[in-house]
Amino acid sequence: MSKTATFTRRGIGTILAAGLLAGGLAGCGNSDTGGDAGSSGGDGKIVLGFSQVGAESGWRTANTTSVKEAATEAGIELKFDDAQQKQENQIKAIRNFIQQKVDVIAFSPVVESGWDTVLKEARDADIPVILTDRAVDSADKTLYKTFIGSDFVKEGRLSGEWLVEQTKAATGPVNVVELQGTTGSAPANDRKRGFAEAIAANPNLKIIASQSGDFTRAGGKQVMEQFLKANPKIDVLFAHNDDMGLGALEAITAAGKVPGKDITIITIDAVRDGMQALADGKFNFIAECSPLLGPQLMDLAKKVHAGESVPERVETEETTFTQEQAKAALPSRKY
Ligand code: GYE
Repeated sequence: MSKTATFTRRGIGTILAAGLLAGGLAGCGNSDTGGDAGSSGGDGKIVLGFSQVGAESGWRTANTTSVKEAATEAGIELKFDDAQQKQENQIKAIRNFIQQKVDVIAFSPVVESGWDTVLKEARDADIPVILTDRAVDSADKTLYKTFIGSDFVKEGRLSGEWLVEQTKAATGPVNVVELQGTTGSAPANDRKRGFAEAIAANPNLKIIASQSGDFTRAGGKQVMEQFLKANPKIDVLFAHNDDMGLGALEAITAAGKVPGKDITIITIDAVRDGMQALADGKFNFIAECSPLLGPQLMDLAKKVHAGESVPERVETEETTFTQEQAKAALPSRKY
């Protein structure tokens, strides 16, 4: 590989926030709350309809567990629906929740656009809506009460800034390939933007290919295979989540290259398998995205149900990890 591909291993120690979400570790009860239709709050419990994106990644699985456990802990009756990464399924689920007259609706919108009609239906039915994890691009902010989730632009920017620091001594072009998340989703749009803005600081850094791997391992592997076939010199992979990065590892190894050395790998999420790859030297940097939104979501659900005012935006606290930091953090990693 060219000299430009060999970056220093020195971490920049970008710990931006010291802890995990304060309430994030709460809720160790059983999580047998999903799915069933039933009485709508007959026993006085708040009924929360939650439409989940799917089960596309380790992040999503941890997020689902967090929501289910936190509902049990908070004494909230959860109606849980898995949309299998399809917007039409989410719209159907939200309409079902409206019909069942749930007290609060929360959902993690698979893509940003196309929600106004169904959100108006919820508003007309007087059911407050909470966005979790991903945003919508509706101009009318009265369509939902609050949005809890990460700053995805920042995650992309932190990833890009780390790369700029690592490559500041590079004298020639550094070729970057990008595995994007689900097309049209907030995290894919925002992480792409934040990363591109940050790497503009070093004109040697060039994104030579960028395509969606749909946030899945299979997608990451398949698209990385294509990237490797089409581009003889790839120095860096930026994957919008750990799972696509993990899928790409297989493609990189099969192509006879050493991940983490021949190709520097940056991902986002910091789920256990991603952290393991980082500690093992196969990944080089991860910007964390916390899936532990459950406890805060339940607090917000109680508040909006009680008619209390809530902040328009609740941002999740996050950090970043180098290889050394991943080794230190792994033993106590909860997901
Ligand atoms: O990064 C990815 C998941 O919306 C933040 O969705 C979430 C993203 C997460 O599939 O792994």
